[in-house]
Amino acid sequence: MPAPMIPYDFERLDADNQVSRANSFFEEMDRRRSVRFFSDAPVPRELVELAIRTASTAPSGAHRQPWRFVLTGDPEVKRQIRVAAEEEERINYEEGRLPLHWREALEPLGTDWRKPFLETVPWVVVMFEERYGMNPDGSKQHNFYVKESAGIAAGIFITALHHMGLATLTHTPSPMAFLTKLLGRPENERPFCMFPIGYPADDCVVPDLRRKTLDEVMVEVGEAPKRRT
Ligand code: IYR
Repeated sequence: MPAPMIPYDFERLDADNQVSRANSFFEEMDRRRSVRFFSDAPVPRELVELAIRTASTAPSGAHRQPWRFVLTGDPEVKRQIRVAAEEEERINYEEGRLPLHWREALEPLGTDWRKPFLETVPWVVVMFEERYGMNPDGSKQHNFYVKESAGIAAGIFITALHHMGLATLTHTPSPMAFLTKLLGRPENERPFCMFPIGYPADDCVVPDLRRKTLDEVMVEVGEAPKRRT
């Protein structure tokens, strides 16, 4: 049955306002960096909850919202996550599980198997994708475009955290399956990515990387729409 249709509460901005908002949002987002050196300064839980609520506004296939944000601020849980993540990463980096081309690609980032930030930060959020839903009668409900939906929600989550003055890292210890058991998640959920959340350390550094220019990421095809005068 179709859902009832309601008027869209849309705020139409005037053109000048649109450009200045677009510019300041771009500048704000262009200052965002992935952080690997965090402070242990506390972060109110309310802020992380707001970031999760914001992420959960993401569009999703058939509006199934196939994501779960598992939050922990518990030192023992964070320690267990760190130990297990470091063990996987030690195999990646030290025992040659990372193929050479991958190791070369990571070189500019200066990463290694050590993940102390998983214990330093006040909060760790592990995002799970919901591979399928569970009906009340126990049968499975198909979810659609799960990776795309979760990816969009993750992007909005990162944006929300940055906008509220917090730092994070899109962290994917590989393989991530250990998180399902460690965090007691059901069979229909699969770890998608992990976000240590906090403030950057006072002496935080980031690699001096450059973002692709508009010309490198945009291609226009055909004629632009006519301007109405
Ligand atoms: N998961 C590893 C390796 C790693 C992979 C990519 I792709 C990165 O952009 C960064 C790191 C790690 O966390 O070190």
